[in-house]
Amino acid sequence: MSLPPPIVLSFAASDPSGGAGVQADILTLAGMGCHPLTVLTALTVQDTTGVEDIFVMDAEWVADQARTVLQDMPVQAFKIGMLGSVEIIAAIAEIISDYPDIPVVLDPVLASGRGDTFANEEIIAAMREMLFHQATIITPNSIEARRLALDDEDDQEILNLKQSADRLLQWGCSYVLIKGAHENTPKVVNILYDVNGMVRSDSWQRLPGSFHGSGCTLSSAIAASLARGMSIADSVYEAQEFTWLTLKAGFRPGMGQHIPDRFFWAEDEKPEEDSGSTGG
Ligand code: PXL
Repeated sequence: MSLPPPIVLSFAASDPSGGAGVQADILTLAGMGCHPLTVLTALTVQDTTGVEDIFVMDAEWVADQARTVLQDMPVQAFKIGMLGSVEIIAAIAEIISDYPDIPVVLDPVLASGRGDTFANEEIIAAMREMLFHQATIITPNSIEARRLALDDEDDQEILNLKQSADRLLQWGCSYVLIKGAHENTPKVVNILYDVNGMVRSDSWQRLPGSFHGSGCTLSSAIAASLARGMSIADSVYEAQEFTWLTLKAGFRPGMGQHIPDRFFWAEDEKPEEDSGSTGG
């Protein structure tokens, strides 16, 4: 019998289209050689064109799923995606606080890439208060970063990305990776910050098409790399490269968005050497 691969526990919602959510996490973690444990926070009804409905789990069910597998197996990283309710956030916050040495990747999902809303102000406040200080890294896109950084009272303010990162770091997470796909720049520029400022910046060629599940892929890939024992900065680079290649190999199975191919490397044809990165 062989030794188990690194194990990553993902808290996420089901996306029946297989593009985002827990399905994205499973494919990514498996594609990067990890064993995925999955704790469902919600079910969605959606296809590649949009979300039709969401059923949020009872917080006790979330806690029971997690406690059961955590008592059975050692976990090397946590990944947190769509949360569903304040009660679920409280349950997850309490559980992960029992494992302070396990890195936590928090993807603060506020909406799908197509704009379907997944979080209200109460959920945002609960995430900030209960989860940010336990997160090793949070991975907002630039829109989420600005929204998460602003309180209700100062929503007239417009923050630049560095200011947004500084505010988010003040809530207690160790690192913030702000994803730049929504910014009006020729390349996609993703910047990693810690309290001392910018840690690394990576630029990636923009790919044609609109993708469903790129954020879940990236955050899971960071968790997989951390679970393998890599540093934060190296994990962030490795995960971006993996994600860019999944997008490059992406496919359009339905009438809506493209889906990343998390098993691009298992194709017969070798992927091209060019990684698409121009930053460092
Ligand atoms: O990409 C964020 C996300 C997370 N979880 C689920 C989703 C999405 C985006 O559509 O559907 C279930």
